[in-house]
Amino acid sequence: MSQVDHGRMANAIRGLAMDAVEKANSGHPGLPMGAADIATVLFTQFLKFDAADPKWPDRDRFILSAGHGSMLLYALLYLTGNKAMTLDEIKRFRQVDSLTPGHPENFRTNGIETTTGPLGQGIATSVGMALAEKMLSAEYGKKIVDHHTYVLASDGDLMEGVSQEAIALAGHWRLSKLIVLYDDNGISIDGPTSISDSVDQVKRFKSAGWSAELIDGQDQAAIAAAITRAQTSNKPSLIACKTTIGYGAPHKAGTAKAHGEALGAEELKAAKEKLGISLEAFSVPDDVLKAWREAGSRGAAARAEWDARFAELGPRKRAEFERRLRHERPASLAKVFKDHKKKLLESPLNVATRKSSEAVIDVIAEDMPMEFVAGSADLTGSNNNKAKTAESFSAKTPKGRFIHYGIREHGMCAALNGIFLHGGYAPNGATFLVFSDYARPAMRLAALMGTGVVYVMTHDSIGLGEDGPTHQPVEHLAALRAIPNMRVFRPCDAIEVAECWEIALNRSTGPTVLALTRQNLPQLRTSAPADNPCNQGAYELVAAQGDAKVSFFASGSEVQIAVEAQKQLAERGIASRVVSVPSLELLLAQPAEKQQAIIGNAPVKVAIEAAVRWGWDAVIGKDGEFVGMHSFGESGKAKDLFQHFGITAEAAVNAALKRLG
Ligand SMILES: Cc1ncc(C[n+]2csc(CCOP(=O)(O)OP(=O)(O)O)c2C)c(N)n1
Repeated sequence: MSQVDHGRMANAIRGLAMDAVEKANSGHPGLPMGAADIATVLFTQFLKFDAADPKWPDRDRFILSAGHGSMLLYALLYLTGNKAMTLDEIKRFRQVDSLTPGHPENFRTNGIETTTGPLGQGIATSVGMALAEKMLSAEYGKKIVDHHTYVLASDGDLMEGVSQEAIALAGHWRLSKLIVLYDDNGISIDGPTSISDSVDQVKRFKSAGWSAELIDGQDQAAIAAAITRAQTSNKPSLIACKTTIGYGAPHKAGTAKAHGEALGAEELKAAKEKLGISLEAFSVPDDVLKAWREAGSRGAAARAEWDARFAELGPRKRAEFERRLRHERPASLAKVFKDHKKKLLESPLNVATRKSSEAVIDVIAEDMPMEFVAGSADLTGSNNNKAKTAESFSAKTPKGRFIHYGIREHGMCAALNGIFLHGGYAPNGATFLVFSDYARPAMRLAALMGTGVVYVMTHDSIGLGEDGPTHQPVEHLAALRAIPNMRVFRPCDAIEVAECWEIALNRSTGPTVLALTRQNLPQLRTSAPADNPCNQGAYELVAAQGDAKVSFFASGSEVQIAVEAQKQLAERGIASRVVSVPSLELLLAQPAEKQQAIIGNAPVKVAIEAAVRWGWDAVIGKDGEFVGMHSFGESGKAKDLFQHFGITAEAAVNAALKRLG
């Protein structure tokens, strides 16, 4: 390794960060300048990576949880020799279509492990990554899977509530290969953190089962010694690194002024002079760049050794490992679903969709016993997503494939992202649909990143009954449907449940919500075509006898109401049809012609859904009839509540008759 002074290497990060923020006239120079020493020690001495192959499966993961400090990460990618991250990209910091957007985006820039920016998400996602590492290592052995997950987190990350859920889980699971470097600079946007915070983070982490210590984060030897200690701990580790935000800026260092704006020409010049950095923008001395590039290829030998060890695995095991990392499902899965649906047609399952989902989960888990990872935020018995064969995961049973997240919906959903991003698993997590609110920031990031996770969200309407309006979702379907790339399915019976699970499990480009009932539902479907009808979001479940005067559209538990309404209209000699809409947004994403064919042209359109109307106008028109919720729910028996809120076949019939005149 070249003998280049640590300080000059760290200054290369500082210089690039200052220049890029200055050029963009936007961004955060303070964090990269303060944390440059931590990053330099980590990347030159500890991080196992090979810049030539950013996706090497057994690389250490590095997550910049404080995504606003993105220039730190971009500088590191450039300096270590990531091919795509050219100096031009650094110069295009924060510009449209650059590889250097305001906050790191893993779907845009190769070498970035997860998208960060919403504070707290990075550290919480990392817990899922470290969890996946522990599980995969237990399966394939340390020769194949043995890496650390390093996180750089800021004050804001640790103030966010989700961090508490995440650190509690990591401590409980003894994720000893998770090492969090805390950029403890005591400054946030409004000024010193002391204006709003007096938590002792070291004590906080220790009480959650972590090793934790406080060091001088500007002292390279102290940083190296602390990381070395952390690597040998049998617990996850927090290293609180006392740093100075905007280190080197003569007037702005140590103040909030270094946080979120360009330093300005004068301060930038003064900072560079103080640090001994060339005044020429974006210049890195040759010897410094060379030393960084050496750091970037430091791991090449380890990767080659890993390749050799991997080649020693049997061909089947190798193929399976690679398939799982590609997020592909076993070839056998299609038949599993086919057989399951055939069985359902032979002996129908007239149960709640949460129960018919359980039946699907049982057969999936049999086919994918190791890669199908389920879990619940303390509602296992209600969510019904624990397979009969699944053992519980714990620190001592890392081959368990059911995860008890405790009452931590947000931590759970962030961990699901991490498990998926790490690779090797098809994760799902469960809670009541109403509590998707508690997990929404992580669910939104899942949609943005395109992680193929599944949310088993039961108790999906007033149909849950006596728990009342606090537990009865009314706006949640609409709110989740509004998230781009979020797939929301609300299946109406056991067959649709199987079909929706099949689509969800095979989706590796985005998350899926399965909204399931607490109450029993009849099995309505009498066929299960190979061409899964749920794929188009909606389909005609019951055709009209003659020219349809009315189309009923419904999802989930209300499809049975639509079927009953159709019968009642038929008794009056009025032809109508029923369209089941397991996924409203998937229907609306179909090409216009297909959409039109499904929606049809019956003069009267009635939608029935025990939720708010938002979104349905696109199907039934502004003047369409909607039978659903217009307020919060109420405590009572499910049957009584549907009567009370007028979500009945009679109400649907009356709505149609009113329009038919
Ligand atoms: C969830 C969330 N809330 C608010 C913000 C806006 N924001 C960006 S950075 C920041 C605070 C920065 O303080 P700190 O985490 O200490 O970072 P530092 O100033 O040390 O860089 C805030 C509030 C955000 N990114 N995410």
